[in-house]
Amino acid sequence: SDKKTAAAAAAPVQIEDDRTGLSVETLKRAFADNLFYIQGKNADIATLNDYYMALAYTVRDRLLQRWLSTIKAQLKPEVKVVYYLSAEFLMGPHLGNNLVSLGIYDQVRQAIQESGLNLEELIAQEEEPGLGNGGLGRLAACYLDSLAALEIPAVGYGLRYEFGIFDQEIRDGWQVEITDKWLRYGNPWEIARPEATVEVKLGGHTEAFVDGAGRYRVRWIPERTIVGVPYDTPVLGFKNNAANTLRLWKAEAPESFDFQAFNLGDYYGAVNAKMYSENISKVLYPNDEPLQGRELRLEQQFFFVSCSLQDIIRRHLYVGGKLEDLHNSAAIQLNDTHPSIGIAELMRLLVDEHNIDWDTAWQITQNTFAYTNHTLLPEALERWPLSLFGSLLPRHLEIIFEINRRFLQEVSAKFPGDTGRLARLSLIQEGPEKFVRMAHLASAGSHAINGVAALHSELLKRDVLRDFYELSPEKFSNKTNGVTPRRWIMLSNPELAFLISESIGDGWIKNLGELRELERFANDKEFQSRWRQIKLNNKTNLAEYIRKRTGLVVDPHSLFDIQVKRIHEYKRQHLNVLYIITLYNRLKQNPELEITPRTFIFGGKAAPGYFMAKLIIKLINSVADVVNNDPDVGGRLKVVFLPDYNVTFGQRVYPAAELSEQISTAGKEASGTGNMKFSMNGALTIGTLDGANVEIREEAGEENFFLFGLTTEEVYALKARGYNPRDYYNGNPALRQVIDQLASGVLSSGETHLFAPLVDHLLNRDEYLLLADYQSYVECQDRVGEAYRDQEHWTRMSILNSARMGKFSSDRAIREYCEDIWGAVAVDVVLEEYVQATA
Ligand code: TH1
Repeated sequence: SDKKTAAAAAAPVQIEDDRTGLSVETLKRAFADNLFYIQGKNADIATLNDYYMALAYTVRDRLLQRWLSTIKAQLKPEVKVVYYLSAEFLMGPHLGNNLVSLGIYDQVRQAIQESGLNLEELIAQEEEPGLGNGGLGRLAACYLDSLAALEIPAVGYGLRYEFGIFDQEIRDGWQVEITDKWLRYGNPWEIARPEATVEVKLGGHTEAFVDGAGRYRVRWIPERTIVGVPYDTPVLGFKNNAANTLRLWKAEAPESFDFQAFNLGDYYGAVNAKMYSENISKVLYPNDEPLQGRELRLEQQFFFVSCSLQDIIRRHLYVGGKLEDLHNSAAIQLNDTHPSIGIAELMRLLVDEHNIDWDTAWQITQNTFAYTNHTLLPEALERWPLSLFGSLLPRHLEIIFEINRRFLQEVSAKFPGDTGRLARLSLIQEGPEKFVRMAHLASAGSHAINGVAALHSELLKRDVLRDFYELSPEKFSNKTNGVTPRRWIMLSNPELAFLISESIGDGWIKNLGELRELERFANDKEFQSRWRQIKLNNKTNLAEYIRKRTGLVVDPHSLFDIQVKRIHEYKRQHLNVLYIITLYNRLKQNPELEITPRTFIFGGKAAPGYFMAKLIIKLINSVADVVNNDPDVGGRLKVVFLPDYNVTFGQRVYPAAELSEQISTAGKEASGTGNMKFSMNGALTIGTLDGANVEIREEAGEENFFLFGLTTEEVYALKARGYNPRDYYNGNPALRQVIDQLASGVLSSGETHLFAPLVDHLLNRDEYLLLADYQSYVECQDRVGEAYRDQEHWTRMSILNSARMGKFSSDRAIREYCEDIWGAVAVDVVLEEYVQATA
């Protein structure tokens, strides 16, 4: 009988069991079971959140098999893995997305309905992990989705912030920040892997010594050690068997060390040291682009990068690889310079810890790393004061000096006597205070450098990285950003997805280029009216949401004109406001004026320390107060600021938009990705020739895009000649009226000083050329209003916009990275049957 039990235990368990079965009956049973055994609740006392958790665990069970099978398929020496290093991953809620990827949305909806509940309500319970600021973090999330969809072995490495991006509330028109306690009720999507913990050193000093083989070596005597504990979240591929991993590091104290070594009896001191260690992964820095050069930020960056590199090396050695071949099994992508300390850290690991000679180590490093630049804004370029850097990472500073010495030697050989060039290229910025230039470290230590849209990549070569381009032009390429159609069409706009699939089949979900086939419906009256009806439904839903969140009633039949993105002067939300005031003035002057009714919707967070951005939020809300309540306007214009813009809210917004505001000063927005989400969902764009707008217009056709404003060249030329915003103010009565109103207090209940800093900035500096672009923007907006009156034509343009956005799938972007930069290929995953473990 012993034999029999052993045989039974080893035999595969036959599905459909409660943890893998996909039938409605099984799903219902599993859901009830999880409510009882995991949440410890029954229907009498269960909260909505308990139900959400029970469902989340039901779904999680169903993805584990894919995840483990994927790990098995990928854990082989010949497999090349992409490691995407990013300080931010803005994943958005997992539940709905996992249902889409598993292809079980409909079964689960039914199972939940038959359980007396509503799936959409449960999905809405999920607290989104806001581990990013905006486009950069969301791009990382879209790329993980595409990597899994394409079955490319990949790991996303980052930080498991205890507090993500703050929640935004609006009080009296001002932004108020609330701590984001996203882990409050637990996170069913992550699994801790304490057995894979790694140690990270900080501070202290270095010592030279001669090793047993007579080699000169250096050792780092750190002042403190932190422990990194990985938390893994599976990332499913769309309807395939692949599930990659997002591995986020939590900082902890190595308790035994603190207690025994030097805190004998000092209990409070030891606890204090523990809190100090855990600080590192406490909170996401809430600045989108301008950086805060804080020590804790550098600690965060080094911490997650060191953990990740040690993990990568461990895996490589585990499958039997040699470190000399690391680049054959690992492609490490730096998502901006935030993880670029990895270049010095890999050199240290190879040279100091694995005893590899410098030249070989440098070859490995350069062949392994690649760097994506996401911004040209000078205030966003990371540089660390030498003093701060050296006290936290003394060994890395030495390594950077040595990299720099050799690097500048190469430069001298190629450009003899060109000392200016040496100074410009140096990894160290000289001056009264010296800095480490992280973009230079990233560029010197990578084999590939890319920008995120065609225009941006050109400007990189011409501007910020010009000397690097002249030195190594072969390193440079463009990789225009993309977004995942799974989350941004399928999940967020199900009615549109259904109409598209009904018309052209469902191949577009994996191959977005197929949307082109919609072009043949652009003039089809029946199709047009269904297209319009879906937009109207989405607008009605958004209107209901606006009413719930703000109490404002907006008309779903008005033109929904939307600007959602981080609040920043270069993104020019206040240019949009100048137009709103202009329209308002026209109506005040002539209340009978015929205008297209519009609802202006804004959403976005301001960095807590960015005064001007916060003032812009106050401005939007002040103008909203005036416009929304003036009887002369008669409800024809509405202005809404929707608080707490995030991924969840984005999913409601893009499908409901008719006009997408992409109005940054040309040359300032590296790419933008919201612009793509809008257009895919049928919004038309009003925009400048900036970032990816250029390519969106190219694809959509210029007749289906509302273009205005100065070009990048014109911006440069105007600034070179000497820009004086007052010329525009003096020469344009409508503009002058608007600016005067801002200064006069009529828009701020008589508080004349409120917007003075804004007015002052616009009139005296206007770095982002709002006044120069004002007239062109107004005329363009007027054309939009006109165009909207011809609904048939508008719908045609809308269909063509969606049909032509295939290029902006993140699948296309990831294919390009794989082919041109990573040399990574798909690995087929065979589903392993679940076999009960035997001892
Ligand atoms: C954004 C860019 O502003 C945006 O244009 C682009 O579409 C997006 O990245 C993805 O490529 C950036 N976000 C950050 C965030 C930080 C620092 C620099 C940038 S650039 C913290």
